[in-house]
Amino acid sequence: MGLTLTEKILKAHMVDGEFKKGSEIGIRIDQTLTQDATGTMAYLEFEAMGIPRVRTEKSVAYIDHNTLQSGFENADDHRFIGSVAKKHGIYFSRPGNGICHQVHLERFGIPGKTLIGSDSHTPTGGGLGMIAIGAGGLDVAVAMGGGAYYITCPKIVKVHLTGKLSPWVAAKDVILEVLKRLSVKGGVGKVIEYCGEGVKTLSVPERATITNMGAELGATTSIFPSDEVTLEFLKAQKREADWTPLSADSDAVYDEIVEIDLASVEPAAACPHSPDNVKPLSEIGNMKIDQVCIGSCTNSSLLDMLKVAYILKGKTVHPDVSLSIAPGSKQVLNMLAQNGALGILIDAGARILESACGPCIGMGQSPNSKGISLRTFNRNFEGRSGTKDGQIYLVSPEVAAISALTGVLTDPRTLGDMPKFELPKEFVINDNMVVPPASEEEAKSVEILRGPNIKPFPKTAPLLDKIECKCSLKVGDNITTDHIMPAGAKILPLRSNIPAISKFCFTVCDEQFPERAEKLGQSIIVGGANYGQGSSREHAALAPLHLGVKAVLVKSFARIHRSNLINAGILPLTFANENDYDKINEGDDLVIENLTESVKSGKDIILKNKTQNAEIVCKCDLTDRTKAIILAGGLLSYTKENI
Ligand code: MIC
Ligand code: SF4
Repeated sequence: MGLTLTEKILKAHMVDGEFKKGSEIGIRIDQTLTQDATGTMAYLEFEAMGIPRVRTEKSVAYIDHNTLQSGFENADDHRFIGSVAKKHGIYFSRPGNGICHQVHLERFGIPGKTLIGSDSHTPTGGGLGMIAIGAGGLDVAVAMGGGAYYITCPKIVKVHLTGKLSPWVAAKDVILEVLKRLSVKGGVGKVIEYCGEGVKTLSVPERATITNMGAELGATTSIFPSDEVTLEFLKAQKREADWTPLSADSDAVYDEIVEIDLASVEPAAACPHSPDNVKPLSEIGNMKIDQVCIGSCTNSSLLDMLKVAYILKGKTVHPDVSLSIAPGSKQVLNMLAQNGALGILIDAGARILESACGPCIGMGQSPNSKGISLRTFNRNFEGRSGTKDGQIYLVSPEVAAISALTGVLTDPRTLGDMPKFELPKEFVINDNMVVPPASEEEAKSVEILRGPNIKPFPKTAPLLDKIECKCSLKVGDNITTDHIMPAGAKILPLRSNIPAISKFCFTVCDEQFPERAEKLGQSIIVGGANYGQGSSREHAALAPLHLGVKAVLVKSFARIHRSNLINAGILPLTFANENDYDKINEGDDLVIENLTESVKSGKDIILKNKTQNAEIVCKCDLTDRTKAIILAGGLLSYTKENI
């Protein structure tokens, strides 16, 4: 029986476990990446492990999220990360060099390698044929120290692509189609592998758009083969030596098959407030818009920008629309400047932003009240833009650009013939904003620069045998990490300060939560299905930890958030019977006894609701490794014990 591409790479990297669907496997990690909003914590954790030098083939620290410096905090964090990188053997991509995923694709990703990153959109690397996975900062810290990364051995979905995209229909429309079919929960526990004749028609940046937004399916990752198109891209980046051809065997067996004829894909938009709320433009109609934002790790490649420039050439942005454009990397921005496209964008009235995440993470460009904003990004969760009642639609750069001119949502196919857009034979290469680490000898004298906003990792304690506390919060389905630990320009500077950031925990859902939880001292949170979807931010576990949350009981979890809870030593429980969700309300008095024994034996855990006089059976599916982590009070304590 042949192998899928995913199986080939995973098997070649296995260091622990048995390759059996659904069981836990440990894989060796070749490369890591961090960004600044999660990086400070990851490096504090790495320091706490006491390992002097990273043990990966390549680790890169990027500064791209917290680039709005409205106080000392972000700049201090950048300096801290820069100094840690220098000392511990990590490459440092300075602010201005671009968005981590775009730069990593251009300059560092290698087909067939494994990459984990403290950002949920790390699967962008799948566009180059990598197994690239988003993870919590602590998992990345462990991988930097040479430790394995653990995942559930995934089911593998084949997305069989045939045909060719019609003019003005984009890779973004393909991933929107996949999201429409599979939903934001549809990829949990799965790797999405793209195959078929249609693959050849997509360039590496287009493939990367698709694997990037595969994160919104809840998938472990997504991957494309490494073929001639990959070679062309790497050649143009002067990295052909990094190329290896990779594909699935023709008789590989998949768990699920999705067929997509690229020729039948239509321009679409993900409507508020979920990336899977996808409708064809024809169904939404000529909606009047207020804002257009082009950029983010999903759609900020040179090819995307060249298409936008072609559409905007010689025209002016509609008077009722604000258009912002953030090219994804210094390489992209530089090439736009050199070939004149930047002048076209400026001429048309675009507000050019630095190469960074910017509006995607609510760092500026929040829309007006009830404003309708078309964005080429990957997430449109409520409030994420910084405007609570903002209406965010996720679209391709083509849709964004033409609509910016007309002032209404517009189908780009009305542009008529499309010229051939091709990647350059050679990209402009200048890695002068990537600082290499100091040599082992020099590293000894490198001083770590710590600002006053950088507070240590919160204290953890071994698992309690009895939890007796109240339910401090009850929430519904599809709670995102943007609900649990909101981002935005005001809160992001506190990412290195857990006590301070905790004051904003869950405030999107309930303003009083942080104060209430802190007063209670200990508590349990109750939620619905797909709890914790979205970001890899471990702050969504560390803030509840700081506020005394001992367990989270839900219908189901999103993958990265569940791992982050375990890593923080918070018990992740699920209802054995989902209807029991109705048997708990906020404020109820709850008791769980004999926890140590139940966790060790893997038996069901009984939660008594004293207020409602009910017994609720809870599941806590843990492997031997995750049991040990929970018992130790989190991954940091566990790693220290096991080093
Ligand atoms: C996001 O897109 O939500 C982020 C901001 O990039 C996060 C990381 C973070 O919260 O710092 C992610 O995707 O993991
Ligand atoms: Fe940055 Fe947005 Fe990409 Fe997250 S999704 S890495 S915030 S550009």
